Amino acid sequence: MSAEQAAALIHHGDHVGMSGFTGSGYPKAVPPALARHIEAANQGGQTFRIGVWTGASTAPELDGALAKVGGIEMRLPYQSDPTCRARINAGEMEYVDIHLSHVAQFVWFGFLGKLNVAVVEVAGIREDGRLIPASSLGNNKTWLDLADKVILEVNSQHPLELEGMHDIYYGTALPPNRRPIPVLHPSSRIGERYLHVDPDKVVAVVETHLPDRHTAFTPPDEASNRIAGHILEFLEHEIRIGRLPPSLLPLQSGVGNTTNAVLAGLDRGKYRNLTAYTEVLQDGMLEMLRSGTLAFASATALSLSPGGYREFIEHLDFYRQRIVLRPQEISNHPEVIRRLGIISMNGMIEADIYGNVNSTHVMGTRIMNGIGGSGDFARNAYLSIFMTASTAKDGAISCIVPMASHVDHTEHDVQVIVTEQGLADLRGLAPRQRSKLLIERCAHPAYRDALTDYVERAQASGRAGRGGLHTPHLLQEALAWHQRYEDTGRMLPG
Ligand code: 0RQ
Repeated sequence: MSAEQAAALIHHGDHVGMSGFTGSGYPKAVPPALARHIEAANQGGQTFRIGVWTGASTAPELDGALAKVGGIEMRLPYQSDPTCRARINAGEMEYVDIHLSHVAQFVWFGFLGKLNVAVVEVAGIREDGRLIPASSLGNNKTWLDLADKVILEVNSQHPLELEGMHDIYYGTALPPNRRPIPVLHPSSRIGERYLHVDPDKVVAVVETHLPDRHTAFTPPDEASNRIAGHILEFLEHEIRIGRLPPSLLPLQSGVGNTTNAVLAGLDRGKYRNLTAYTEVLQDGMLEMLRSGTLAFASATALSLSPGGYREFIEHLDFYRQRIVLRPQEISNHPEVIRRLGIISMNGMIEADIYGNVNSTHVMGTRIMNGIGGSGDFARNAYLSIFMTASTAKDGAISCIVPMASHVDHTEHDVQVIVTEQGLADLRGLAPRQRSKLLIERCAHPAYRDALTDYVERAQASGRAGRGGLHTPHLLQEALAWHQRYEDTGRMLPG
């Protein structure tokens, strides 16, 4: 049926599970049609708002279109859309920011209420009714299993040669009947190639021929290249002293230009036969597969630039043998991440002098994107690395602050912090030792004295009889830098 007809099957108050993960495999026709229905309802004086659950971020046709018409009551688990972000920060839309590995199980546990409708993009439907997944898997298995009604978008833009690249695990029982997830290597295949759906639940099939959102990467800037250089030097050091094998351990790299710069650096080096067990596969990993630096990559989604996508399509047979896409509950599963011993590299907004990391909230209040998979990896990785430029907004903001204005990754989950200034290896260090190293190695010189002054006064206040010398703070002042930025547009006076 048409997208308009299919969208008419979604009603006010529904929880809708949509496919989609970082611009890949999201439904492209039904959400814009739904936005038109919502707009018409609004104009007629009716309220029409739904809950939108996805794999992760999507695209303007989904998040953007629905947020624009005020059609989203509640969004989870991750977004990066400017319209969505503005609505959330204006208090016009609820947003529940969840670890990506938690989403499927929360829905199975019933924690999020009933899933009314699934809208899932696929590459094809087989004669036996099983579905050929598209360029991401995300939470599609769970949406198809648990929704009352299923709308399928069959997108002929996805090559049918994607068939066989996916590995969908159907063994996730509920507690107390869970069993080990048998991924022993990034290339382990433990599931099926196709998604199942009960045909009786399929209320609509909509055909489309529309591309994924392929966002071009800007070339890495000076800061990213320097961060990449510090990480590469650190990995070399860890190999030299025997804490990492010469072919490293499976890599996870977050989204963004800095992580692509790290991958490009690894690719230029002497590494061979590395592996990746990651969430999103970006251009950098394609290039590493092509050159032989990387032997195999496991992910839940492709997230390619226009050029990266062309390369992928032109050499699909090559990549199909070297990439597997899994549901996000498996790509991000703590058990598997711990077992494989992942090297995890993610971006952050700020870190405090003790190594608590804020990945999500500007000035502690305004959401940027969400925690995504960074927490799934950081807590369970063999090595957990966070990176950022040392300043933001032309130097008006220090990304190393006295106290993080929001904490996503506690000091207990953060082992290494890197800025273009240097790398702080915090493993085995107590809070006061961490603060010294972080200020020396990572803070921008323009902020070092002020940070040192803060720590020294916090320690003096502790020594003056107040105690609190384990993690010294001046509570009245701890967030003063953020407040000053809000008031004056700069973190430091003057
Ligand atoms: O703002 O866009 O207005 O210019 O934040 O900053 O430097 O471009 O950094 O693209 O690497 O993103 C944490 C957001 C970093 C990302 C975050 C402002 C800065 C700019 C972006 P503008 P950069 P990146 C698995 C991994 C969470 C999810 C995750 C992220 C904008 O890495 O979303 O890790 N991570 N997923 O100006 C105020 C500061 C700031 C600041 C930067 N201290 N204060 N603004 N900015 N630092 C993959 C998935 O889960 C999908």
